[in-house]
Amino acid sequence: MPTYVLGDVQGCFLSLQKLLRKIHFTPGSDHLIFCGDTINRGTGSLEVLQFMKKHDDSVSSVLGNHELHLLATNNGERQLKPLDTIETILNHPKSKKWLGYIKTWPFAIELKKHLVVHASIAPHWDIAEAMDLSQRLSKKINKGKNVLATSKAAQWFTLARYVEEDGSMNFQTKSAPEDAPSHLLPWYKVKRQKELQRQILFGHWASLGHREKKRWISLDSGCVWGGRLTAWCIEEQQSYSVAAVKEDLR
Ligand SMILES: [Mn+2]
Repeated sequence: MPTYVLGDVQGCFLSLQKLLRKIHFTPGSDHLIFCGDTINRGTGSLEVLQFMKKHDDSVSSVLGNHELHLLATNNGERQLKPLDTIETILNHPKSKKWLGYIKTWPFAIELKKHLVVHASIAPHWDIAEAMDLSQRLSKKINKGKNVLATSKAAQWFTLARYVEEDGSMNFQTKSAPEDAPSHLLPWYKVKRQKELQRQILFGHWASLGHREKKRWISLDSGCVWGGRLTAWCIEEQQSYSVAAVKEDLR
């Protein structure tokens, strides 16, 4: 009964199926935890959601910035962007069902030795605080609030990559750490006020790609940009990945 944590799928439904064949995914026995950004940019966003809901008992996900963008767009608080591929969800006859399903996803999933988030855990949070913030943000989302625009906690969970010298988040730089301006620190290098005692599993950062470190593992290997889709097996401590399927990319 392995648990696999998956990097950003972003609507790459065929790549997801390819990866699930590779790991011999068995619904009802195996468990899949998605790192968020399951939808948008790829051509199969609706299909990814349909798959996840169909296997509800075997699937969990945290929220990513693209799910929050979808919710805010549905509320009229954000506009569709040229590269968005979420119209298939917004215009679907059962769009309410899909949006309602996404609203049940937390911002963080705590496992025995791991913590799954989309982008980061703020350096000043411990586990209890992170889980508490996740619950509070879920309540706000269910009241229709656009947390991406109004909540620092939501931004740490779903948007952060780099931190400025004053400790604030930098949202402009998206490059790999090796190519970033030297005054910016990747969030995972900022000294933590309290040790988390968990390995953090996250996506969101395609240019960082898949890396395995003692304290964290990054899982967004840029599938929707023609890279790979990666899954990390918790029990085996091993990664599996497949090359992006062309038909997924627009
Ligand atoms: Mn993201």
